[in-house]
Amino acid sequence: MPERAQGRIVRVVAGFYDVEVEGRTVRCRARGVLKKRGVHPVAGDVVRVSAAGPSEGVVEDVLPRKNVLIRPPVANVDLAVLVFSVREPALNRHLLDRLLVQMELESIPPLLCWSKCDLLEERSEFAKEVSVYARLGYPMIYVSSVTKEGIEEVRNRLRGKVSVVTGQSGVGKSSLLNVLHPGLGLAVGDVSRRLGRGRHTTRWVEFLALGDDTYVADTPGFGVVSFGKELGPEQLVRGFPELLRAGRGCQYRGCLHIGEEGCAVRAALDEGRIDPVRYEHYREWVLELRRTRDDRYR
Ligand SMILES: Nc1nc2c(ncn2[C@@H]2O[C@H](COP(=O)(O)OP(=O)(O)OP(=O)(O)O)[C@@H](O)[C@H]2O)c(=O)[nH]1
Ligand SMILES: [Mg+2]
Ligand SMILES: [Zn+2]
Repeated sequence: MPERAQGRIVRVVAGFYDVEVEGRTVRCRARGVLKKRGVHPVAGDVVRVSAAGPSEGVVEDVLPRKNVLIRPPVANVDLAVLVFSVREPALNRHLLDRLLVQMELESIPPLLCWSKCDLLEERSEFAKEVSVYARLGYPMIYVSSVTKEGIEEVRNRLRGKVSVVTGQSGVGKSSLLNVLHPGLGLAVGDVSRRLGRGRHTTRWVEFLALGDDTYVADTPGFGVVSFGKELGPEQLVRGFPELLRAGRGCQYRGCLHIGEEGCAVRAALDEGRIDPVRYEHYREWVLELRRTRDDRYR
């Protein structure tokens, strides 16, 4: 590799950063000073690297990010594909809302993929369960890696973009990518699970090139998503577009919209204009964030 170059981190494994520089992958360590400055490079980061060997390098600096996610740890994505299986595992709305909040806060457009749709005999009940997300305007696609339903549509959505695929373990993220782009040969659930080598099949974040300037990151599944340390309770509402809208009419300045008499959000809830499950998540998390902040000042 050249003495100094710029590239994108495509994979982070065990303290190494694989950086794509001029079409080649260079294995890098990070300069110690980065850590001291609190900079933690993640996949998707555009970095400056210097040569340390024929195909080894050192990450010298991380260029400013367009956006960054904590879980999964990726930066600079144009689209987040949120994969939720219709069954096995069943839809977890808590996790879904958490992920949507993350994307809203980082201004990353989400695409909802209802995976394993071949397992649904009757779609109407599931459709009803997720209709609130359709009403909110989030694009959604039913997909199946078995029948290939929805695959073409996903392909069209990804084209020309840098995307990240995320969701719980076992929902079929790697399977989806394998049918999108035969030849990737990503490891898929089942086998390792049966051998008891841990629950997660995909072990690290990895950006894959699908051609046509299309990159997509496969990521390990997870069970919980925590909010960033800097997120204050009064900022959470930005993660819920419908609450943000309703809250604009609130007469109270600095209102947290958690049930105050006369609050515009509460009124919208009482009139059935806001989904009660989403509202309950919001309320729970505002309280959680307030507790975290109070603990920090104690
Ligand atoms: N019926 C059905 N099963 C699927 C489908 N997609 C994946 N599966 C199965 O679901 C299991 C998990 O699939 P993976 O692709 O490994 O799931 P993952 O989301 O990548 O999981 P992690 O890497 O652990 O996060 C495997 O047994 C797959 O065969 C689908 O569309 N339909
Ligand atoms: Mg996987
Ligand atoms: Zn209010």
